[in-house]
Amino acid sequence: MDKQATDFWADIENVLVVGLGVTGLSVVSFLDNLPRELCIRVIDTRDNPPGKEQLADHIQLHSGGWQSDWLAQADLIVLSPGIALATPEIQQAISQGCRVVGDIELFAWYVDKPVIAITGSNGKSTVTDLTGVMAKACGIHVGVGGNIGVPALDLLGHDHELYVLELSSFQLETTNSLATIASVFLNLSEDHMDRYESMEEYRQAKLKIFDHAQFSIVNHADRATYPDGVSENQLITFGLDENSQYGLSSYKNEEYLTSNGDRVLATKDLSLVGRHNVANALVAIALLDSAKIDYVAGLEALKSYTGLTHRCQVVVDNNNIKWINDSKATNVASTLAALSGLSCQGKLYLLLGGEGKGADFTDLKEPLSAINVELCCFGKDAAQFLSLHHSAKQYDTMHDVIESIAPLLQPHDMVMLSPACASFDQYKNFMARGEAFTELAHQYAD
Ligand code: T26
Repeated sequence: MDKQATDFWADIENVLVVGLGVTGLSVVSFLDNLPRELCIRVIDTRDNPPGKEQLADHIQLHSGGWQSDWLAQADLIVLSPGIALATPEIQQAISQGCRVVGDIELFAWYVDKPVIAITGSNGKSTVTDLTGVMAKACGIHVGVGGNIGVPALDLLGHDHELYVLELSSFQLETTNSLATIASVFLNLSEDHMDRYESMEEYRQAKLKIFDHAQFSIVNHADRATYPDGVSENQLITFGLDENSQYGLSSYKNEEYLTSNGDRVLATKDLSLVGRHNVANALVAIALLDSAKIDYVAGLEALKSYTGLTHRCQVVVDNNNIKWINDSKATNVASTLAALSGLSCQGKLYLLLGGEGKGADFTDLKEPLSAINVELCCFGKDAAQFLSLHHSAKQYDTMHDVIESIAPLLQPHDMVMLSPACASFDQYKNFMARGEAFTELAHQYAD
């Protein structure tokens, strides 16, 4: 296995892992287990980097800032997706001849089974998980991970026959060799404007997913997902229309998901809710089909699939009051999707807030004006939401919101956390935020 990867290691002895956490740990243990004499060191600019306790004793760690000698001595930097390539310290290392890659590039050097890769601004975790669930139902020993769940390198060495990877734009920035059997770019909407100069720069990072793809799957309704300068007949399209290769058609007054014109499944047989999820189901079918997997055995799994934790998940339904955890909504488009899939007969208490990442939130104004809503704004950028709706009130924390609204709740009301922001101002990540919401829901629901 190492043979093919040998060339990548020419003249590399000193490897610097920048950024710890679960991904950094997976990189260190992967490097440490290679049959090579490498000097492996870790820098994390945080004072108390997550994963520090799990780091093997013989690996040197510098935390709380940079370490210029280690940077200068490195032949290869394995960069965390949490640190921008444009960071001056990284740029200086590059100018001194150091190579910089991410964990997905290392994965690409060693993987020897087909890879399916998924990116986009929204829906990538759902499509990744669903594709994995369907492949498994087809009897395939599939490894699922990347930007969700298990880091890619931790998937290697388990005799998987297929890998399904969710890839963020940050991971793709530092990936150049990943060859896939099928790659999809689901959609492009504003996100991470604290890390990118422009939407085009963000788009170009995501487009790298097609660089060595046998099949490139794009969104028929979103031109931004099409690679530049590639003829359309080299692409596979999905969309909620009749003209996409993976699309919809109607037959005897019933809507069907189709594959190249053939009816695959009636839309009404999906457990998933919302039109965006119909598109997500089409993508899972397109990916498996492209990978030459007979997906028919996975259709039962698709029918019963209800989605991810923290993604529009009803966590409490008590006295006709629903509490919905959509903590995974970390950008505007994601919250818009949650609102469009929602039917609320009473008042919707919508919890918005956290770290806004420099986004423009005005697209939320119109859908909010059309519903009976009370906006509950919390966290670091709460003030940015106050102008979105006349009902908006500002709170410090999610706990303050719930404490204040719980006594007001009436049957048919809903409480939904769909914050359109990152959680890092008050939580470890969106999962911790979703768990906190779920606990509050249980605590205050009766
Ligand atoms: O979970 C949330 O609430 C927000 C999710 C988003 O909006 O998509 N995530 C990111 O933007 C994001 C998360 C981007 C990670 C890149 C990476 C990670 C891993 N997660 C996070 C922080 C890795 C490193 C760091 C921080 C480092 S590493 C280093 S050296 N110094 C650092 C939200 O400070």
